[in-house]
Amino acid sequence: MASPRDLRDWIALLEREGELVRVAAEVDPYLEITEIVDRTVKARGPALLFEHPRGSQHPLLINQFGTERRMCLAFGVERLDDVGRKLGDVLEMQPPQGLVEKVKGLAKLKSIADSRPKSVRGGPCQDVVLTGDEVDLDRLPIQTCWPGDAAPFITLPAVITRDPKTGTRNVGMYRMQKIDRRSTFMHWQIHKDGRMDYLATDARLEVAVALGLDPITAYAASAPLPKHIDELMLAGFLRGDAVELVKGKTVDLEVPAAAEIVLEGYVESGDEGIEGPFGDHTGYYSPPEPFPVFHLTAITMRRDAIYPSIVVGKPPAEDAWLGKATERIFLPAVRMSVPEIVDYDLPVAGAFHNCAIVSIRKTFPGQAQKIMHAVWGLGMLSLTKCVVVVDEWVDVHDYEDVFFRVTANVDPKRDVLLSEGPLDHLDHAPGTQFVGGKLGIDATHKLPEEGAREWPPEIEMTDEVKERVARRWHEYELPDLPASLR
Ligand SMILES: Cc1cc2nc3c(=O)[nH]c(=O)nc-3n(C[C@H](O)[C@H](O)[C@H](O)COP(=O)(O)O)c2cc1C
Ligand SMILES: [Mn+2]
Repeated sequence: MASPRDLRDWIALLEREGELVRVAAEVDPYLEITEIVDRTVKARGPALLFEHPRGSQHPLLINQFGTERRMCLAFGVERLDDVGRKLGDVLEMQPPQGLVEKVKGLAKLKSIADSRPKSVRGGPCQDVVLTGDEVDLDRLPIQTCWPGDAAPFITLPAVITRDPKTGTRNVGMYRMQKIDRRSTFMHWQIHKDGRMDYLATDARLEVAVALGLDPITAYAASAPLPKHIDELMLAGFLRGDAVELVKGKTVDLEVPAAAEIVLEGYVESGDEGIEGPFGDHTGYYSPPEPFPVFHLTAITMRRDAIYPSIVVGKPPAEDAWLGKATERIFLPAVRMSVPEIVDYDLPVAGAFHNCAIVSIRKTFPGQAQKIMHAVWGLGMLSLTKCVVVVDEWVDVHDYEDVFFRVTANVDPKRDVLLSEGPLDHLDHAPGTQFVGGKLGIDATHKLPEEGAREWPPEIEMTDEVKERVARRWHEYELPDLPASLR
């Protein structure tokens, strides 16, 4: 199945699949939309297209990512692991043996070559071009999400910059607090690539912000890629079709031709103001802090442009599924670096960076500690506050089973590792922002070299009896069991 070309194609797909509801009633982007969306997300309800947000001519799309099914629809897969496998196939490429393998290898290489964004002459994102006095953010239905928020925030942007030294493009999703008709803050946190581009300039850094993209390109803006890799390349690879770009009207940056809305402008070194508070994905308000000011020089858009938004807050919120997509898509890359990792889970309730559960194929003493240090040294996973390591036969997504291992297999004196290191920008718990304690819990079986007594066998029924009971279940005249227990 071809992935959606643009936001409208995606909306049409959601509608065909019964995954989108249009709301004709006038609804207020000030708090009211949040409350509707929060209830809808928590009920695993549909994407919502608010056709008449109060005070704006532009419809507002929200909850497009709010369930696993919609996430799979976006990627055109049955399960999110299928997306990971596609990336893993390329990462695991070996020198081909024989002709068939060679042809397959070439197809894979071609899929990478075709992923590079493509420049085109024009695109619908510039059907309407507003410059000078016409640049006015009041046109857009920007949400004030929570009662304590400092102002309205643009919450689902793809922020495009270029490294002033290397010229490499970066695309990141960073919320933007509206300051006035023509400026916002740019909330790029200290570990993020957009921030690096900003710090690398001693003058003006041009910025373009794409709003309203096909779901894969929008997802890619949130993906934790190494700095030197262009997120639009990942988008092209995952879409199976290059992202088309047009030159900005007032900036020397290229922007996705199919975007609904593009904000063009710049930030300047040292030009900062106090951003926040904002009701964040941690479930708390992030406090006011200095961030750079983004000055708009143009707004370009499609005719009847649709404005995309997302509400974060106490988990689970819509961003849970963007995070789960990253967890699944990056598993093969994690395993490339640390091959004994079997699987991992970043619980939504742990806001992703607060906890990682990792299962490993354990073959030597001290290996769980090796894994903890590996996680604390790996890309954005390095911000993980708590790492729980379990054996390969434990399902990391089954929190009941994980809890059983953590309580049963752990001698707190021997198996708990307290360390320290960098923490997420938004973590309010540590006494000092950005750094603090790390907790590692080794819930694997212990080896004699690790100071354990003989490890007892786990209780398991014989296969013969299991099969007999499954076969005879109806004879016992007991109620049917859920599929997982049959
Ligand atoms: C809905 C949503 C909002 C986000 N808001 C921010 C933000 O305000 N600031 C930030 O630094 N990261 C934010 N992130 C996380 C970044 O998008 C993510 O770390 C991404 O990898 C950044 O791109 P980069 O690695 O190129 O810097 C947000 C993610 C999502 C899904
Ligand atoms: Mn990046």
